[in-house]
Amino acid sequence: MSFRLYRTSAASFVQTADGFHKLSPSFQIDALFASDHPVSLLADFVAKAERISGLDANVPLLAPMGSQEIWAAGVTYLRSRTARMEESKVAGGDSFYDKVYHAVRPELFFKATPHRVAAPGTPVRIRGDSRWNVPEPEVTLALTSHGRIFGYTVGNDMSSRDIEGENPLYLPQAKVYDRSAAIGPSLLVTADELPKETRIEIDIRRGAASVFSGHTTISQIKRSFTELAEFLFRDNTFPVGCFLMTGTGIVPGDSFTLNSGDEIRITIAPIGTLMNPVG
Ligand code: DO4
Ligand code: MG
Repeated sequence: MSFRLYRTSAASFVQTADGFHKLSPSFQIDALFASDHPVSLLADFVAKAERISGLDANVPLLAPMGSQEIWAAGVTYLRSRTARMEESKVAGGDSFYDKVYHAVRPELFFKATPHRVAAPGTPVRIRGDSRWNVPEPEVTLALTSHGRIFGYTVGNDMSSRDIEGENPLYLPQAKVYDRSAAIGPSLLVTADELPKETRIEIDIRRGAASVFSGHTTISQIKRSFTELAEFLFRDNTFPVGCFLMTGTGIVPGDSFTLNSGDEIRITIAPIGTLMNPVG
């Protein structure tokens, strides 16, 4: 059983194999994260929902979240380890990335509160004091307050490579600022795991041209999603659950930086395409 959950300011909607459903106003996305049975909770709302022909393309989507924090894992793919070792070599930070890639304990960091998150179609930002920036396309887990994975969305962990590369202790500034994260377009609520061959794809457009594209698959990740979730919930409580970005396996070459006006499209087919311009 799989549901694509969408939010707008008017209502929440669910897409299933048999079409679109408008949920009753009593549906609260936070209730899914607090539930022990989020998939059946949503199925009950869908059973009572009004059938509709589709989503109104003129009504903007909101990020598919309630009051959750977004956390992130890092250096979970070889490509991220290698790119970060290169960017931090001059500062002497390279060995930290190599060590964390192999260590038992993963890198986990705080990423965003809801007010820092860009909705689908709205701009993500580049920091004013940074000159080297990339999007990071990441499978993002939805975790209940008990740490159980019940859904997936597409995440963009915007990153300032020059700030992080100057000193790994600057990571929070490289990662956390207004509109430094985007998630969406839907939250895939499902009892099934995402298949290992699921592709994560990115295309960055500048005007009519594609200036970077890349792809990877979940099979390339070093750690399991449950391992990442288990570490995040150690001595850390999340009363309304949380999101966890699982790390990037795609990093453009060192000569690439985002420009204002670029359009970032990240696709994970079972969830959809998250598009954000760069503001
Ligand atoms: O080590 C810094 C952050 C890593 C990260 O965000 C990633 O690998 O996706
Ligand atoms: Mg990342």
